[in-house]
Amino acid sequence: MEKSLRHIEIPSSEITLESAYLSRRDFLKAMGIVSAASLLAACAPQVIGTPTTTGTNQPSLPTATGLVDELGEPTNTFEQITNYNNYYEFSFDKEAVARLSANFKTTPWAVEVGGLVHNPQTFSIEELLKFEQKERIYRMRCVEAWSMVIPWVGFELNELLKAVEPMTSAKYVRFVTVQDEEHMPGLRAPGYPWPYNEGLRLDEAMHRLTILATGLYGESLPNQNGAPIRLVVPWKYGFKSIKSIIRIELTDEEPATLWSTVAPNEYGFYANVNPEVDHPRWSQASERRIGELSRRPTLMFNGYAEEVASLYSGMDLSVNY
Ligand SMILES: Nc1nc2c(c(=O)[nH]1)N[C@H]1C(S)=C(S)[C@@H](COP(=O)(O)O)O[C@H]1N2
Ligand SMILES: [Mo]
Repeated sequence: MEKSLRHIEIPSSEITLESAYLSRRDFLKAMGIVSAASLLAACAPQVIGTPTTTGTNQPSLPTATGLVDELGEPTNTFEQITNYNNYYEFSFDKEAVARLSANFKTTPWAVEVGGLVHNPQTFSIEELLKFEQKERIYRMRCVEAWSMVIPWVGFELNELLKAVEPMTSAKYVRFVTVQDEEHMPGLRAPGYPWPYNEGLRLDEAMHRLTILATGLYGESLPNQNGAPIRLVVPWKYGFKSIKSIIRIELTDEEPATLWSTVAPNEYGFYANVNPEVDHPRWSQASERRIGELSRRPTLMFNGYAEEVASLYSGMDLSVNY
């Protein structure tokens, strides 16, 4: 069977580098949006008093928000995070997703949580928003070798999983995206086994770093970032971060995922950020932080090795890529 690789994640970061830069006008606009938003954040993370430039790798812009992750990395701007998106149900063009998803309907919304659980439940989005905890700043690394640092609003997935009481036979969690033919023009693209679906091992899903995001920069999640609720797994490549989730299912077998179905030799089930294991068509040893001039080395597990490496002890990560 022949499969077209035409639309499989293309390293287009090179082509769009210029547009990833903010003009001074856009930058000031982003500052405006962001300072209002950070006031709204219930539990704002560490804030640096004065805007700074960090090192020589940065363009001569001050950090837009003063927010940093736990490695001291400044967050990307709201403008960057919401205008460079992978969401194939809308478009393969990262810069077209924002516009094409503008009319996507996210109310009413519910997430069905079932499978191997004692207490299956369907949660309305209003019920899910009650789980919201504090803002979390995570680095996100995409397989096409670009990255961003994003201040998510959300809650730990384990909170939701505990509520449905997993059976001891449950070993994996499967996630499914809505399939809205009316509002998602990308669904007409041939060759993809829609709906988009993803999976985690249960211990990965229960890890405290794994969150369901319901917002960013203190605001509700923009459509292009996966409204109203999406997964964030900060030590894995971006494609694990399934958007606009409608179903979560606990299973005893490793679930098939969209990417490992379309191109099993390129995208494995685990998809841990690993600079030592290249994608067959390009290196994963370095990355471009959106907004920066030069590439930077990629960190094992995206910099979260201390927290998550033990999940994979004894596993060969070049086999389980
Ligand atoms: N439903 C769905 N979820 C998805 C995708 C997609 O095409 N459809 N793309 C994935 C990929 S490849 C990446 S890199 C991230 C991008 O998330 P962001 O747009 O919030 O940066 O979303 C992931 N989640
Ligand atoms: Mo991606």
